[in-house]
Amino acid sequence: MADLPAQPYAFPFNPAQAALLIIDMQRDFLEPGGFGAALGNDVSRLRAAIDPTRILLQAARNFGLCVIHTREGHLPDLSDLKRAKQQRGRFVPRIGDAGPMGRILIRGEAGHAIIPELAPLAGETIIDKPGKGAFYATDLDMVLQGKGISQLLVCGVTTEVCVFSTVRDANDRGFDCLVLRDCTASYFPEFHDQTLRMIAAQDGIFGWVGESVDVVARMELCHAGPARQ
Ligand code: C5J
Repeated sequence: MADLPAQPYAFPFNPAQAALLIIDMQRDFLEPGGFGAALGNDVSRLRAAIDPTRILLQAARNFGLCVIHTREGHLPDLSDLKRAKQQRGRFVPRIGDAGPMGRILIRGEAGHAIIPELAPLAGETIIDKPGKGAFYATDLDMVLQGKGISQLLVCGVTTEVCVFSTVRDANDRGFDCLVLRDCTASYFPEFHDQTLRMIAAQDGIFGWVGESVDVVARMELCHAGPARQ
């Protein structure tokens, strides 16, 4: 399949070796009453990424592209929560405390769920992660190796935190990342812009930055994609 328009130059899209990686599109980050709001953020700033990601996700499903979702959160007994993460900051409610969507950032609670617009289908891989990067203390690398994946189309929130942590690590592990500008978002628009600039700078020091419309159009051009999942 032909290259996709991207910065700093065309991305050599190979769907047979690519996965759509959707990072932490959880109620705890995107809805009032969750972790993002507890930190004092305007969670409405993340909503712009929902619709483009929903359209891209549908196109990926139609095409048969590998789809992987991640969720940031902790075990109910907090045994996977580092002291530094637990104690950092002065906000309340804190991780593990009760909030309007259940205990903040705890697996199984309502706030931990992926937003309904992007809810995973049966058979799609979900990676639960205790850190910001999606490779830290997870099986993600093993899952990707097992599926023969070498390219990641990256969506999710927030651009400069979990998305960037994951892309940096993916880059070191040998994956080619295409980060979708319109499918990522931050509570701080300037951090979103600067992070994407950093990824594509120096001729793609961490990877490529593109637009979902180009990926969707390319997948729709193909009648039959690789059967995955
Ligand atoms: C944050 C994330 N921002 N998913 N998590 O704490 O970016």
